[in-house]
Amino acid sequence: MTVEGTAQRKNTRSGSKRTTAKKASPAKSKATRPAEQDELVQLLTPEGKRVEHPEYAIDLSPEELRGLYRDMVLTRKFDAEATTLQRQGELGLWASLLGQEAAQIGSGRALRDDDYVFPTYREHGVAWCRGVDPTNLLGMFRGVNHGGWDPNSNNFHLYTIVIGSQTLHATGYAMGVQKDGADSAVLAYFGDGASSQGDVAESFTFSAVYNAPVVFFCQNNQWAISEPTERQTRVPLYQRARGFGFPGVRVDGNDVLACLAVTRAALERARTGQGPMLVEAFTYRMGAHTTSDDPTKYRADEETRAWEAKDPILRLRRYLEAEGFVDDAYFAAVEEESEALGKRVRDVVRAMPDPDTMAIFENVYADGHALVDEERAQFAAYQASFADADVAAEEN
Ligand SMILES: Cc1ncc(C[n+]2csc(CCOP(=O)(O)OP(=O)(O)O)c2C)c(N)n1
Ligand SMILES: [Mg+2]
Repeated sequence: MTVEGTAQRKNTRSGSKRTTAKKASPAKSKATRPAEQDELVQLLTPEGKRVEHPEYAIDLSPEELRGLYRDMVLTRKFDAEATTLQRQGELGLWASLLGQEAAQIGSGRALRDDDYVFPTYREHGVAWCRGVDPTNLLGMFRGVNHGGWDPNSNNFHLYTIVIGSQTLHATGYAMGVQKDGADSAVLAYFGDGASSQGDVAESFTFSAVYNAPVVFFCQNNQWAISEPTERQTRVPLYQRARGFGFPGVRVDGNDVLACLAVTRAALERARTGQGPMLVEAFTYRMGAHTTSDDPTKYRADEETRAWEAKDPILRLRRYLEAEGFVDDAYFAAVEEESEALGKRVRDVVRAMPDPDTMAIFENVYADGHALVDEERAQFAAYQASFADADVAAEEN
């Protein structure tokens, strides 16, 4: 796994330097960050108070609001369960979405069935919204398959670990949608760190020039493994879009209503031929980069604690309670569903069969390739050598 290897190398290399930097100047690090509250679209404050925004409105029924809460709670439960399974040795690695539930559920619920999504490796909440069975997300992290679902059955592409590359796939796909004359849109997820990749710049250029129906959804969770956002940009990320010729907006990424409203508007813009848009969801990665990472090596506890107060689930809960849209029976039902999901995830993962070791050679090329055939034969011979050795050992 590229993520795991890189995280480990990076931490080993920079561990001591980071510890010194953290002790010396957390305040300095904060001061050099791009202004946080700059033009942030917010519809629900951290205290759970509903506020209006001149450009982005939303009017949801109590039923829909309860649905968003349920989505976020179940997604968090699934994610916590996966982290625990990794700690128990059932998964090789896990990339937690803790803290990013509102960004993912808000944007995911803005999609239409015929829209197409290109995720990174952390979009478990979006996968949930697309109807991908959560247990299917775990096969790759257990190392028993190379993806886990058919992208075309839910219009949700496979997880992509090569940082930023999926934005190009999304742009190409969106150009295809345009050529087909369809009126669907494409939603491409990427992170603050990915914003520094050439692939992302290229996809911005192409989508702008071709007016492709793609929305770029950047979850700025403040960190790219151990690199803070100020190492990626000197201006707020959403402002980058302007230089490429399309609009960018920064939304409170911990506010599910704002994320839904803004993504809905951006997708509608794309569908109606108005071209790409960049949405920067300003949020926070509450956990480690992956289970191979130890964030205490490079970031201050005060920072994480400050973001706890902006918890996306808590703020919606406060709003629902204040409005009287929920009661004990509702919370009990969500809790029951959550426990059942946790149990199902544990049971399914533990029962996942080991893969056929030759399966790695499948699907490399659509029509086969001489080099792959050669490698397959070599590997088969290598494996057979163990069987021969076993026979020889028995004979002795
Ligand atoms: C092309 C490439 N370079 C480097 C890596 C190693 N890597 C894995 S995750 C990561 C950080 C990505 O940060 P960000 O885009 O902010 O996403 P986040 O993990 O915070 O969701 C890096 C550098 C990679 N997987 N692919
Ligand atoms: Mg990040």
